[in-house]
Amino acid sequence: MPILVTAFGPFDGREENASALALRELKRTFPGIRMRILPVDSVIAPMRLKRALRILRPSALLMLGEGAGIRQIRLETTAWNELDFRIPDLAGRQPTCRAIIPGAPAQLGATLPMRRLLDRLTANGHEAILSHQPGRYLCNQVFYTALQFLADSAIHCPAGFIHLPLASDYTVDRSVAALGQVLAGVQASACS
Ligand code: PCA
Repeated sequence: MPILVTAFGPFDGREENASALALRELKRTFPGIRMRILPVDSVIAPMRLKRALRILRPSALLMLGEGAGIRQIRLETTAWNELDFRIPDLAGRQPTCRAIIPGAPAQLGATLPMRRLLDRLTANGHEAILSHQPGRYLCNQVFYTALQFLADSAIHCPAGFIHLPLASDYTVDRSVAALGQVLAGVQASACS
């Protein structure tokens, strides 16, 4: 079964999203992965991701997004059941202080071994850290939605989220090299 890797399209006035740039390049090196580039739309993105999970039944799910201002690759350990958008999504929605899924747990943990992936990255010279604050925007929403959906369904698929710096702060080549290391680590823990 394939590994599904997702990224986001552009938002916040930028023409490209570092995560999509890296994912397109990654797919050239690892043609066996499945990829989806999600729009920064709080209704469409979770819907498309859930559909991809249902159809592809991947062995692992790696979600990517960009984090403006960050200088290191951030391996997100925790998704929060909270929508608190600092800017509107592409459809103009800006929910604040609202649960993603009312009544569901306040937080969910990544099911990929993020610490082990971090060790692998740092051992290979990448600048990376663990983070438990993925923001309260689309990345957190999609991360939480995927973890909850996988927990609720019979799909056994470890999942995790990684924030990449903007391409101006960490070149696409470096991000792709780092993601290659991550994929090798994910492959080792993917469900067969
Ligand atoms: N980053 C945003 C959403 C899309 C993206 O690439 C975030 O951190 O929530």
